[in-house]
Amino acid sequence: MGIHRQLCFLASLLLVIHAGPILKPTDDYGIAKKYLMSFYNLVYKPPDPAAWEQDPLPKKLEEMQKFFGLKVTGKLDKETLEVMKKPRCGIPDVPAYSTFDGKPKWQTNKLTYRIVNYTPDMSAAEVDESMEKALQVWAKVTPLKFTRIYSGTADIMISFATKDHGDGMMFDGPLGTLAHAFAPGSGFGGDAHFDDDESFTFRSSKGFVLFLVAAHEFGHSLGLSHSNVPGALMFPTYSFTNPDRSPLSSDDIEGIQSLYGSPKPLTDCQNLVWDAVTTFKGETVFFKDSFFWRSSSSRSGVQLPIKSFWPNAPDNIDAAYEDPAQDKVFFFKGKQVWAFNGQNLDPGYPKPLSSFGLPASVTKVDAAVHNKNSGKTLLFFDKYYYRYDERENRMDEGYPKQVENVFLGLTGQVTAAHMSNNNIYLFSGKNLFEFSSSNRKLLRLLNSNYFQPC
Ligand code: TQI
Ligand code: CA
Ligand code: ZN
Ligand code: ZN
Repeated sequence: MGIHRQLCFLASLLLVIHAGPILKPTDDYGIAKKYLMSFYNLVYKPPDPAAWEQDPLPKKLEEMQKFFGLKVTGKLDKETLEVMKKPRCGIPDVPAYSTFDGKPKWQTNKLTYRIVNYTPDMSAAEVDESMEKALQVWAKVTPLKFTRIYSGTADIMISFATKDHGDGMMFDGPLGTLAHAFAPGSGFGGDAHFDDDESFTFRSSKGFVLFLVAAHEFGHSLGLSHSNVPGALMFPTYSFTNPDRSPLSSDDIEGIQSLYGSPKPLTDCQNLVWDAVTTFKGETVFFKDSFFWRSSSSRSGVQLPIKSFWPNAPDNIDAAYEDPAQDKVFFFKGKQVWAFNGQNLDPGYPKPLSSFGLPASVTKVDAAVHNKNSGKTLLFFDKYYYRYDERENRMDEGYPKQVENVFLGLTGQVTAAHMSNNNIYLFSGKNLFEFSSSNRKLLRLLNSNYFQPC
């Protein structure tokens, strides 16, 4: 803060020395508008579908008057105007993100969405994935859960349209407006419309990446207006970023959490389906959503964010295993794998699954387990598993094999796996199968909360 003030002081000195009077708004109303737009995130950009109800100026005036300890009138009085005319620092007085006037937000954490129609620019599957991923961007940092519905009225109705499309907010042909969304509420509230005169793309830098535009629009659907932090998703300029990474900046996260709070920690260990389970330095570690639990008796029951221990790891991982010989732990998510030495990400990671010698048809790894006695790792996908030789760095021949032909008694897909006390533990949803690692015999059928880490 001290440094901020000093820099401000220096900056205003420089301004006095160098800057002559430039393009001054003549009327008082113009001065106020310019002031509030620069420092209080006042947005005037008609047509503004989300804030058509009222003039945002009085609210912003109140905010400013409160900040300066003036009488809060919401009107442009003499005292307020005097403060506005004083030279000041160019840094806004308010958090950079902003919400809509009246702070509209959804009153429930369970929201529905429906994809009403499609763009010819991309396959339907790519549109579905773009929308799902764009909603998950926000779900990951809030307690919000999104469920897709296929008929009827969803909270967030998603559609593609051109020109006049029935909400009074005409689209304008190629470029200009790309999309718009309505702040939370009934009727059009929450809905997101995409201008089908644009060319949308799945992940190319040519055209507009639908995932990025949708993630921005859903920010509006959830109650965020624009941010003045360059680089924030809610900053009102499109910029291409890697669609494999979360486009959120800390400002976007602060903004959405000011409305909905942080993700709810899990409270119920019953009926839990683990994302992944692995040994780690003599303990067993369990993963679910953005959290992990350790099995050691003293620490059991303690739930920690994955990022608090592995800052470069993704949330919601698919699978994990440890190779003690290399002193490494591997995390799988989608088509990528991360390798950590302790808490540190190995250089060059994340890598594609093909670095394990997996074929392109394997789109993710459901579960992984390493046998330190043999140096082999089993990688499960769908009804099959592959066997990777860690010492030779290659897949063993004769794979994939069908899981149910080798692990007799197991039905369903393997969703998580780990090995301890020479037993292989295969989770299939809420069921846990205990196999002997020496003869692959089924020893016990347990419940997924058998190890009770939470
Ligand atoms: N459409 C505007 C937008 O979504 C609509 C809009 C203007 C608006 N002012 C608003 C919505 C105030 C809520 C509040 O921002 S847009 C971008 C970005 C647009 C712009 O077509 O200009 C994106 C749509 F950020 F790149 F400029 C999506 Cl990502
Ligand atoms: Ca347009
Ligand atoms: Zn519309
Ligand atoms: Zn916007």
